[in-house]
Amino acid sequence: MGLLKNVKSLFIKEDNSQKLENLKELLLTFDVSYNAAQYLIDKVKKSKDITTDLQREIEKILKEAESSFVFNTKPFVIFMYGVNGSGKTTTIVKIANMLQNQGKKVLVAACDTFRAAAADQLVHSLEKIKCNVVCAETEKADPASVAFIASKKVIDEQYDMLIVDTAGRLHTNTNLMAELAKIHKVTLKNLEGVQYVNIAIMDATIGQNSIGQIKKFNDIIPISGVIITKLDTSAKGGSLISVIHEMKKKVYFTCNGPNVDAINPFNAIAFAKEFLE
Ligand SMILES: Nc1nc2c(ncn2[C@@H]2O[C@H](COP(=O)(O)OP(=O)(O)O)[C@@H](O)[C@H]2O)c(=O)[nH]1
Ligand SMILES: [Mg+2]
Repeated sequence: MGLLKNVKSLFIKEDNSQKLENLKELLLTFDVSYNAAQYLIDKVKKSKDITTDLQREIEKILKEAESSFVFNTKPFVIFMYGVNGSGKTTTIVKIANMLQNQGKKVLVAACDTFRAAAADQLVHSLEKIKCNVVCAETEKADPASVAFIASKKVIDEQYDMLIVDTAGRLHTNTNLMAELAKIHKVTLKNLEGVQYVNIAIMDATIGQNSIGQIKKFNDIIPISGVIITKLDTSAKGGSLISVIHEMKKKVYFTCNGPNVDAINPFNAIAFAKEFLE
């Protein structure tokens, strides 16, 4: 990502207010939102060592978001939301694999029944890691019925984890939002008292647009936290800083590639370092 490389060259021969203007511009080009950029500028404007203090302030924001799953109930449910192409399905397979490696019995509910290819992709990837999945019996079946069957199976067969994949066609589509709310409700009907997290997948390559998207999902289902994908691309990653600053969301994992092991627990210091250097 490398923001500091740019900071040093921007600061040559500039007076202080111009330096700060340049820095703000730079933060914006690194996908940091206007509000978050202004907050950071205010924090460092009197600083004698802007780069060190900027790093510290960014670390402080990110540190608040570090989080990991705490499995207090069996089963534990993970709902995945996000627009099409953000990496929901890929990330579900990564998480299923990771949990299975920790000895957990994992079931996935393929609730993206809108596109036949979506379930096929999920089934195929889960086969490779020997993870069970519940799919719709007919094309365009009600996704909530898939969730219902899966949630019953989880109890009957004593699974540790249920991961629910959902559709993400246009987040502005009110039908989709109603569908997501229904999936959520129906899944939990069979699972009273069970703990769950609502995760929004953030695609780093779409920059600041992801903030608006997460807000839309958050209006329907209170999002517990995010996972950011595609950090292996040329994406700048500043959108994560903005989501944490503006929405106070947790971050569970970062993903840096399509392969099943390209996932890491979110580490604030490591992310800040990568972002800056
Ligand atoms: N480079 C890269 N590609 C990713 C990553 N995560 C997902 N993808 C790719 O993004 C595309 C969409 O992913 P998919 O999981 O199908 O998204 P969904 O529509 O949200 O379920 C696929 O081509 C994935 O291989 C990542 O961390 N890095
Ligand atoms: Mg998908």
